[in-house]
Amino acid sequence: TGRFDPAVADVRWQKRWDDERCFIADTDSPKPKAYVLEMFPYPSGRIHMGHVRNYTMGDVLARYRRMQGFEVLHPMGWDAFGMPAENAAMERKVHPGGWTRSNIAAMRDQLKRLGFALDWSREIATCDPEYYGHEQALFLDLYDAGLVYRKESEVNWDPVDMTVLANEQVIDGKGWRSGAQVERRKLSQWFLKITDFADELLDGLQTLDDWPDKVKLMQENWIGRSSGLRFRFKLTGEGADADYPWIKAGLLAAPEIEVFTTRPDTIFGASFVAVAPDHPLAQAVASENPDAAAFIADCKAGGTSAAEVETQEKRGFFTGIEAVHPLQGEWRLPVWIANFVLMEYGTGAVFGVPAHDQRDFEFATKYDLPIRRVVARADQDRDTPIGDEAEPGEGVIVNSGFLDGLSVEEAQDSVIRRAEEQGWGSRETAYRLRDWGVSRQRYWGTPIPMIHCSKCGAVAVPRDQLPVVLPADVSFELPGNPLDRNEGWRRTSCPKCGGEALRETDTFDTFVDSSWYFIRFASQPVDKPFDRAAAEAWLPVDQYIGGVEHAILHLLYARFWTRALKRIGRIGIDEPFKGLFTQGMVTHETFRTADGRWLAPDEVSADGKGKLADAAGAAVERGRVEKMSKSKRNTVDPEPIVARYGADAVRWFMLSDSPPERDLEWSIGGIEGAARFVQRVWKLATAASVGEGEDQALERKLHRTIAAVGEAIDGLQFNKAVASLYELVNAVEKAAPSTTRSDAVRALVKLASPMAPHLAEECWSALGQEGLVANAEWPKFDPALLIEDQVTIAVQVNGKLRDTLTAPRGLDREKAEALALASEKVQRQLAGTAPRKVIVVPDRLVNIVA
Ligand code: ANZ
Ligand code: ZN
Repeated sequence: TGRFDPAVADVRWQKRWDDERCFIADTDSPKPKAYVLEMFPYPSGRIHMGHVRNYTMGDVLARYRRMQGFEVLHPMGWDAFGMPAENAAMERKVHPGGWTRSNIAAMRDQLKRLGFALDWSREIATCDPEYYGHEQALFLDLYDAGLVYRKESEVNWDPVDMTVLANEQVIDGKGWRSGAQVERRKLSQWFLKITDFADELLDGLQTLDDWPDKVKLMQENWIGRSSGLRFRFKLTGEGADADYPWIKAGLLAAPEIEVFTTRPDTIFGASFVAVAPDHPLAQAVASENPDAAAFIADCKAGGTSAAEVETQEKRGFFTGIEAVHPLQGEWRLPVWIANFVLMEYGTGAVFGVPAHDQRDFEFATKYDLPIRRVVARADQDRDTPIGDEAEPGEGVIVNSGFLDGLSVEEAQDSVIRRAEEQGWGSRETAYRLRDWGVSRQRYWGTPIPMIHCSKCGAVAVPRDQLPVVLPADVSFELPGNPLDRNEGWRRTSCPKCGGEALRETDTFDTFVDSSWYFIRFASQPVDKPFDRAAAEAWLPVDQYIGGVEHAILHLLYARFWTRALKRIGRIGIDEPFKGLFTQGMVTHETFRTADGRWLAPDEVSADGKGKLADAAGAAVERGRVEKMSKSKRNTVDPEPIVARYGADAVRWFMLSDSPPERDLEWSIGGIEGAARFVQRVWKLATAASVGEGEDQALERKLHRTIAAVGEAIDGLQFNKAVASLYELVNAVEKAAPSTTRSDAVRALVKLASPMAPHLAEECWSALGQEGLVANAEWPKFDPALLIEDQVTIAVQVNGKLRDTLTAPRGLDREKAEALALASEKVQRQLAGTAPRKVIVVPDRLVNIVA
């Protein structure tokens, strides 16, 4: 027998599983179904440790569910569109398609070497027309249902590279490649109406009991439902008269500004009104006033992301116009254009309350506007001055006329009621969530199936012309989207009027691709995106596992896409992912030189006194343990580790050291420990140890382990499952040969098989067992044997010992009496008569007087 040799065993069993089509999911199976899914990878070129950890967790659950008797769907595919492929094309002069496909081939091979129980027959790559063609069809279904529209929207524009940048390509307001100050530009883009689903998506979170609370909270905040008051201020002063040029020119419908507030209770604390730089009023002022125009242009420098806007210094421009306070007709509030007001939220205009809002406070301080307290805590009164920051908290209303003395909430209701009665405003719910702009000015993505005709406008590509295939002949010599320059592909005829027309050259945001791939995994007919019944046989995904970095966008878009498909009658589920688990990261030590260079661990050596230095002898400091990343140079490539130690040792280590939701620190010592454990199991399975008789202690240990491992895997507490198996191995090693010991070894092999499947198959076959352990039934436990502590109770009849019983310690008198009376031997003594008296000494004795 010798040592377990993973180099031989891994390949042998991977081939057997393949040959026997073990993990091919059968939709028509009568068994109960389980759908286990890990977030599919981006084909960057190589599998990293984070992938290994993620996919190992899913694999343990998938294999466990199969052994429990479920028909399991555990598929794999590739989120294959996206920018890195285009960057590679520009840098290395390779085609994004070729680059992506060779990465997929390499990574598929790496995953196969880890022995994952995947149904490879359902593999999907989102860059295949067989996939994205169906996506185009689904998009057109949503278009027909009125859930898609086109609108002007701002993008980040790099004026040097002459290209549109994604938000993540804007770093501190500058283009990542050119370093040029990014500008905002307006482009016509396609939007999906996710805001139509804002309430559903928010309320649906309540049904997701198997999701981490933190993820639900992040989605809740992202959707950001808040209720308040929407109302109009009348304008006065120069520029507000009915015959003023702006109003005449229609730049402004009426001399009014509509604002949205969540704090109508603070209305008497208002000291200014502010509009967004894109607000029609700001545009109107700019048409007359070059200084205003210059200020607005200035606001446009910098990125478009809300985070970017929020961190900027607050700045404004006074328009010369004034607003009339709706409840204090004599009060006039100056109207400003301000960079911190967003056009996309609420109405794009606010009233500012410096005393109780921090942004307004900073703005008022800078421009010397009044700061007026209208809310006071118990320890304050109406004259307590505001300190050096705003007080956003609760309290009693002061300095506010008819609202004085009310609580914040009462005052909010009161103001809203008055506004509605007097007709200048109404209660309103606002959402932070914006419609989803899906247009990307990029080549390597799904072509948006639309055609632009100068006569008919935007026209959908007819279904029988799908897929709109991405042309292969493109060049990346010039900046921008090569599709724009590909005249042969771009020029087409209008499906409506037959005239000359141009294809849409934008492609989908890659989040569209990942918003329905889990449905395509469940059902993949050739002629349509999915078959409803087959998809519903599997969905929702029972357990989805992935990184918390997808807590918002991907998971929200997938939830939206599912609900949109339901609304148009394509599928009957509300939520795509029943269970969600977000695993921790794989971390590793870092090293840094005095001048700030990161070094890989193998570039560092220690002298006799433990001082660290690089190859040239320069001093090196030990850095923190951080997430593996190329920039910190602390990554470890799984491939050589798997080649050296075998798949099972790597899998075992990935599960063993930390709870799965926490970070796992990579260490070679950990891998070596896992490899030693693999050999210990192998030794137990192969060392001859035939024995007779039973070993009750070991039997109890075994049954407790079966229960504990099952419970741990069910709860995704893989480290606990591993710890239980360590204990069982210790116990079996110590036990003398017996039939129980042989049973325990067989059960151990089954229990370890989800984590270390190659080892388990090898042991199973060495033990002379039939078939594959992957197909074996999960061991069952006897609940009676789980009872921790047993006592022996003597049963006497008229003072004479007649029986001894085993019972759990601490059994109460009544139960002990019942147990004793149920004994056959006692019954024989009593011969049908009722006992005169029963004396119980807990945990020791039951004496029956007949
Ligand atoms: C007056 C007020 C007084 C406000 C106060 C807050 C505190 P949430 O809760 O996130 O929905 N606001 C409204 N529209 C805005 C926009 N387009 N850009 C920037 N700020 C905007 O935020 C609602 C509050 O954010 C609103 O309530 C408004 O300021 C501001 F003590 O009105 B508030
Ligand atoms: Zn036309």
